[in-house]
Amino acid sequence: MTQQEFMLDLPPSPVPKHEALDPGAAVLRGHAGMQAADMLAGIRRIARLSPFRRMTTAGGGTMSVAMTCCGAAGWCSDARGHRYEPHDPLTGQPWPALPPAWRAWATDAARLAGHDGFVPDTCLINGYRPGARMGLHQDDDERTDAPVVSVSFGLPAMFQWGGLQRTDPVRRIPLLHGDVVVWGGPSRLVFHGITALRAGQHPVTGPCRYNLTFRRVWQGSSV
Ligand SMILES: O=C(O)CCC(=O)C(=O)O
Repeated sequence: MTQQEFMLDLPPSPVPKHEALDPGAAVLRGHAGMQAADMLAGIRRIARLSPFRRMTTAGGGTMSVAMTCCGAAGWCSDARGHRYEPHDPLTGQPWPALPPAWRAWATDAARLAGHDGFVPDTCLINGYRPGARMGLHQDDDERTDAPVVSVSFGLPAMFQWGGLQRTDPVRRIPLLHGDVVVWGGPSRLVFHGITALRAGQHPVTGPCRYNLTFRRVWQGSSV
């Protein structure tokens, strides 16, 4: 409570809707709440065509997060390393289409965070079960410097937000159902991650968390 609120006996200020993280990076609290039903139904449709899978890494490990994708390219990792592929290696088919309404929504979310003109060509979809985590990393496989728009649904997660060096101090930011994080400009290559998901039951997603990240992978892709 601020001194003024104390003096006037006002209720505490509500949680700010727009939390700046760093230049070019912000959390938009609850901004995707109204999109939850549509996006979760879309995830189910996409997963019927390109199922969730836990990818392997060049080091021989298996990622704890399950992934699928839609759009012009999907992120893939295997013994050869990681990269974007225009076809799903599991099905041999192109990735399912990125729904046009999602693209328009992501353009608007990026604009609210200060990034005009973002037109994603891809959406990576992460599925977390309790214990799944994503270690600190930079998103540097995209061939553009467009921002990333990241949406959380389901169980709460702890987002780690560091700096441009792996060894920079890391802030921990709780992310709830409907929260959106956008990072671009000078923050585009900030190291970030998710700590191990704690077990729980969410009224909409049960024991799971879903994360969608909208990205522009290829400069010239037709969307
Ligand atoms: O699950 C999240 O909120 C973050 C996902 C992430 O870091 C990524 O896809 O690069």
